[in-house]
Amino acid sequence: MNDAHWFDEARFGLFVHFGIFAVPARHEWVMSREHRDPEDYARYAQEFDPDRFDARDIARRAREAGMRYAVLTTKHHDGFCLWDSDLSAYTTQAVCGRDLVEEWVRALRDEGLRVGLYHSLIDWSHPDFTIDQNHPLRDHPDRDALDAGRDLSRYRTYLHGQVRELLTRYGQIDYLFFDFTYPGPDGKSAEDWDARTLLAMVRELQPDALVNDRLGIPGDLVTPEQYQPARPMTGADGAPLRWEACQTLNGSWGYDRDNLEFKSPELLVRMLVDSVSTGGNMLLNIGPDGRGGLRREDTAALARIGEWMELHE
Ligand code: FUL
Repeated sequence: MNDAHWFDEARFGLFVHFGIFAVPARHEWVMSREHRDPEDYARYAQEFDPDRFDARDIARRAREAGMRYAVLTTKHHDGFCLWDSDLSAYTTQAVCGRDLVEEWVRALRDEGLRVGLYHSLIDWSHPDFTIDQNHPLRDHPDRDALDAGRDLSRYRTYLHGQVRELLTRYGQIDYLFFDFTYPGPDGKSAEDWDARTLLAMVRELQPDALVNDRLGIPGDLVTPEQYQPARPMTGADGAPLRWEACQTLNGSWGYDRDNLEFKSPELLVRMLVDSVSTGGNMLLNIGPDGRGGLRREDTAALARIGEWMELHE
């Protein structure tokens, strides 16, 4: 059984949503929201040069804010990979010669933070990922024809293979955040990911890693997003659940340039206190811009929370 003690003690972590969606700067779902054809969307990869992405700087700011762990999007729903995957050419390695996951893991360890990786189960760029309710091609006039040759079992092999890479190349991974399963007539379920086999592989390769609940089968913790549980969370049987409130600064996870609806640092501190006093963790998100730089509001919020933490240690 994995040791969740560190997580229960940590209480506060940093979520980082980064990828080529930061180039158009209109939310990480831009590909789906704007019904973008994968080939057209992939042009953002050609423009992607994360020269300001500095994992060490992010890790240091997280530590100074009082965070004990951090989670990076290795691949979001658009399918672009932030590491040197052998299974895809749609990677930071191909585009800018960098393995951002490697940089991430090393930086976190150097700052004494626990290492978290987010990995999207959804992949709108993979040619075998079937067209469903959230897929950018869902309203395409040729949807049926475009969907016809897709074979989800081939995608599953790819998904499992990529997770294997992430769990075997970077040493100890403390937390794996899968995202997400959306059942329904036109959705995807745990069977589509072969969630049980995937989870068994995680347990075998990284027995100490915590796994969240979004595979569609129970994991080690639940991850409500964009709301604060009002009381300790419990399962259907009434047993207490380990939980983590995932929160944004402005309602968007990925860099959303024109969205200036930022929560105040005072509110964020309040939310952290609420989480902790209700028995949960808070995972607070920042979204670096298209060059990987941090926006002023993000760094200011982290710094202000850090000051509060220092005063209340
Ligand atoms: C959601 C995703 O669809 C969002 O883009 C984001 O990654 C959030 C943490 O999880 O379900």
